[in-house]
Amino acid sequence: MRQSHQLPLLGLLLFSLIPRQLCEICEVSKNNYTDLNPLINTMINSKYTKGIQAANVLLSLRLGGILNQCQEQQLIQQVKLTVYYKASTLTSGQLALAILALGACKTPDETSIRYPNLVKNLRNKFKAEIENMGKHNGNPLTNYYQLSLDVLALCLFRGKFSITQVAKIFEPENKNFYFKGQFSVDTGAMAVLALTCVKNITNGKKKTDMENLNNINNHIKSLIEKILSQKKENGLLGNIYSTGEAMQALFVSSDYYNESKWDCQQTLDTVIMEIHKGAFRIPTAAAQILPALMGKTYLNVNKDSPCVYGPGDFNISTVEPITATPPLSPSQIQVNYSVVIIKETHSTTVSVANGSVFLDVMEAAQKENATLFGFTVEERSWGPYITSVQGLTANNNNRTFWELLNNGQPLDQGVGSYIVHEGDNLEVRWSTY
Ligand code: CBY
Repeated sequence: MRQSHQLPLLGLLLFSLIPRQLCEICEVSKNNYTDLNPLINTMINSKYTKGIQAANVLLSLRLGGILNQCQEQQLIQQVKLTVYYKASTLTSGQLALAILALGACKTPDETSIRYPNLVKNLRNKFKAEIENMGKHNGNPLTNYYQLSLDVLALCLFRGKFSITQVAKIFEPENKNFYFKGQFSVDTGAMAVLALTCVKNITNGKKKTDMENLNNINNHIKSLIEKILSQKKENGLLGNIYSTGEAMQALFVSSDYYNESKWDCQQTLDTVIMEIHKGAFRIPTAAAQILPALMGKTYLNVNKDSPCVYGPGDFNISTVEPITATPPLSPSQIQVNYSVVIIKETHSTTVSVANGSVFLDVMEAAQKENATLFGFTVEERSWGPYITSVQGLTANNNNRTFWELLNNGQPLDQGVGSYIVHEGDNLEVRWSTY
């Protein structure tokens, strides 16, 4: 055989000897992109994408390379308006999300767009989180999901932070990774992404850096184990709403677990089935699942997406987003509702239209008796969040919140999305997490 013929063969041989790509990613194939349409429609056509929700949506659609220029500009505008007019009232994680979303692309000269003032502001908000932990028994102003977003944004957009401090805060046994004794997969996944970014920018030349790297590696390993221990029989990681971010965490850390420990395809199949059942009707829910399905992670933010997209692989129809299934009949249903504060319970039975959500029940009860059933509610990225009942207000400094339950079981949806059924025993319970 002549040498010129041997070369390609040699190349092929060498190629086959290279270990398989470290980063194991399974994703929806281009032929099946129509499976993703319900998510994209929910995000793009939603009239309900309010304020900072737009950051979640922009980040997700940019990572997926789905927006045309006009749609992109509109979302950017919305995020910028929220950031500039509400900067002081934004929580640290909301600002971090905005920075990730606004910076989520590369200009033709290969630099990413950065917002140094926003990053500086984030640094201050992150500091305030840590200070609060010092004053209030280790409880941050918000939570570790947001602290992870903070570190991720600071790390990707060259903000200053102490690696030693990060290695110390994100110790996997820290109580902030748990709610009511249960490991929070959402939180753990976001922390893995943040720690992986920090690991990637740290070179282990100095002794302290070596120590930090060693700690961070151990944290990632342990967090990944905890995420995998929450794998359900159908492949979901935690629940349906944490699975997307858990997949991202697993994508970036495939050298921390054995391939046999996770069947990515099974997880993907279950998620696709849930998309068709309408599990992702909230723009934030759709935004958090999409990147993983397209094989992307938040670490890709300023890596490979161009700032201006041409027509992509998507034909976005202007079909309305899937809305809650309309009631089968306009009939009324009866549900039981209780407010529980330690040993004191106040119950009532209310009648609401078939297809109503938890919040409708609370409103009906409040109308009946404002002293016993009065409450306040706040709009968050996942929809309405109950902040107080009977004047008793949830407080992060002492880890209190109003827990939602049905038949004694905690719900995995908020008051704006859980559709109630005849005979439900709904409860809001004063709890600590
Ligand atoms: N995002 C955040 O700051 C939220 C982080 C998060 C881990 C989040 C889940 C995960 C995510 N992907 O966004 C989170 N929830 C937290 C931190 C909290 C706590 C909030 C207080 C704090 N310290 O910041 C707390 C109190 C433990 C909590 N969640 C309570 C609740 C209940 C809300 C009840 C109410 N008062 O209105 C509820 C309904 C659980 C219950 N049975 O009481 C709840 N959370 C749920 C169901 C959820 C999921 C929402 C799913 C859905 N379809 O609506 C969730 C995705 C989320 C939002 N919580 Co919390 C978790 C899940 O099921 N996978 C950052 C910001 C920038 O957006």
